[in-house]
Amino acid sequence: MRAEKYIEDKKKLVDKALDLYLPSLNTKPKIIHKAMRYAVFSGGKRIRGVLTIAGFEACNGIGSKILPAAAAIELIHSYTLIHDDLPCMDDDDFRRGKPSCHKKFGEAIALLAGDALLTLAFEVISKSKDIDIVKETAGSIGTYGTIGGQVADIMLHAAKRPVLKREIGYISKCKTAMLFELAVKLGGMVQDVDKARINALSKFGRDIGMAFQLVDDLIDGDGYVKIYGKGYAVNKAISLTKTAKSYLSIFGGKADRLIEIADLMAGRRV
Ligand code: GRG
Repeated sequence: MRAEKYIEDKKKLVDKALDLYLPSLNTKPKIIHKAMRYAVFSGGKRIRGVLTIAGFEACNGIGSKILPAAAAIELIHSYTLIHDDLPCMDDDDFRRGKPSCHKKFGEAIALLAGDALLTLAFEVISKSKDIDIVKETAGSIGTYGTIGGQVADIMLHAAKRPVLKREIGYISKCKTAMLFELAVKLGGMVQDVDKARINALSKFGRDIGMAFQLVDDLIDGDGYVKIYGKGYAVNKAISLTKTAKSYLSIFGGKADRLIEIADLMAGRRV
């Protein structure tokens, strides 16, 4: 099976799980559930959720028990996008080519939809009945992770000065790479594999997350590209992807899907 087909198939599973876990449009108060579903089902690639499944399968996982973790990762991702688009943050009118959540539903409902997606993510992830999974998730997306990165980014913009090299590394790691790291790692945690395998998945996830940010900066001509130039960003994305893949030798052929997804991400063909 080609990697693109694999991603397409797993994306469908993630979408189905999201549809199952999200309250229906008829559930009261309808407006918030409409906003949550609008934000989640607006055309995301689901690459993080697919990576959770691929990480699980690299650890010999089969079946649907990974779907709560994969769905929770995408619920968290959607929450960050809603909040990031708000006027008090990036102030973006569009997301995935459609009006952003606050443009469609107003700021208050968009803010609460983000909060509700984050809350739902923890309800869903708790289905694993593994407190370490819940703890790991909280740690990766709190002030030591995603929120920390967002704060640093906001402070930097407020300071109205060029970003320093050490700052861009911290922001990219926290804002982007830590969610990728969590996504892949949860695949191993749901399978309850040994520490060596969890570490390998973590390092792989973090490096492909950093590469993802570099590719994003190359597309936008922003971030790393502004500081280090295009050539550096291209080479760094390539070398991070290579290093990421090297961590997976412990899994043998079982990690082929993760390797193929990393290559597609580096070429931004997913
Ligand atoms: C804690 C509010 C808050 C924000 C955290 C993640 C984040 C910081 C902000 C989101 C915006 C941003 C520029 C993130 C960098 C990573 C990135 C390019 C996200 C978009 O990911 P894709 O391309 O999105 O996978 P889709 O639409 O496919 O789901």
